[in-house]
Amino acid sequence: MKKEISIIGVPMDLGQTRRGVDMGPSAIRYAGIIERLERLQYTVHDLGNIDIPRPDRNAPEREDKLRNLPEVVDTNKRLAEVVDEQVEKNFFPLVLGGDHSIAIGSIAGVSKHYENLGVIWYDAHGDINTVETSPSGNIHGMPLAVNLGLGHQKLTEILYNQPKIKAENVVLIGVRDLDEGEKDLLRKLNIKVYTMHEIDRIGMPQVIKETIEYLKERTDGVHLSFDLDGINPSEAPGVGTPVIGGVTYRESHLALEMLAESNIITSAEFVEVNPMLDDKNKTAILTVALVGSLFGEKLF
Ligand code: B3U
Ligand code: MN
Ligand code: MN
Repeated sequence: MKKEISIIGVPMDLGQTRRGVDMGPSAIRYAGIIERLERLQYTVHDLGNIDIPRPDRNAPEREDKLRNLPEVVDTNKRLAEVVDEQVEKNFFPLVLGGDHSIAIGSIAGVSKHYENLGVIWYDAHGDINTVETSPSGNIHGMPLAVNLGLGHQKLTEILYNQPKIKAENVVLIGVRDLDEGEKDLLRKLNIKVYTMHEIDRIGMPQVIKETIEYLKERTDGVHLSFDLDGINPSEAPGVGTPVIGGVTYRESHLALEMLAESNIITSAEFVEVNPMLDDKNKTAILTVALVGSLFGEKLF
């Protein structure tokens, strides 16, 4: 793991409708993320937060059915540039959301530096809707599709007008709530998906072992996109769209410890922490503990 980490907060809640996820970066900082990483001997550059535009409340119609499209595009463009600069400096970009639409910018920024960027999408959802398949118009349900070059052009052309990742370099873990259009697209693109069914059946250690082997063979860097709603809501209640039957705290720690040992992760984001819906900042505290595991913290 790189020894210098850049923390980038993206207090954006415009990719969905529940307010409060804009306070995610504050909640995670308050829970001690910087101290935790410094204790592990990393040099941490906290770059503060990306400025988020205020949506025009009088705008007549949602542009092309996508909620807050201009603001989400603008935010992700600036995020992509900041992330790009951090990778250029050889720092590890650690992005704190914000809703999951910010993965559009963070992956765009990282992708310029890798020929075959791998992505681990840890999430209850597939986030692979397009304008045509989205039941909600919420952009946080679309970032994986956008990164693959599918969806609204204003999103797919961010930073440069090309797909940022290839379908064969993506692994989804923790999935349990897919829309029909998402299932079709995942099948069509032959994307590797570990739903809760596979996690229950073969266990998290095997899922992560296979994921590491799969990505090691074909990628030259791996971005971890960690949506806290991947974890069971009893342990991570502070998220906008909780789905029961999720990954446990312990399975998630083990997953991140194994990823730390493998040394394949080159950038990461932790998203969808919503302190307004949380119980005494439990979900942000859990996030910081998970970040510790990802960066090599050991129990003994
Ligand atoms: N698939 C649904 C719901 C959803 C996606 N991501 C979250 N919720 N967090 C949609 O709106 O696209
Ligand atoms: Mn998500
Ligand atoms: Mn999700």
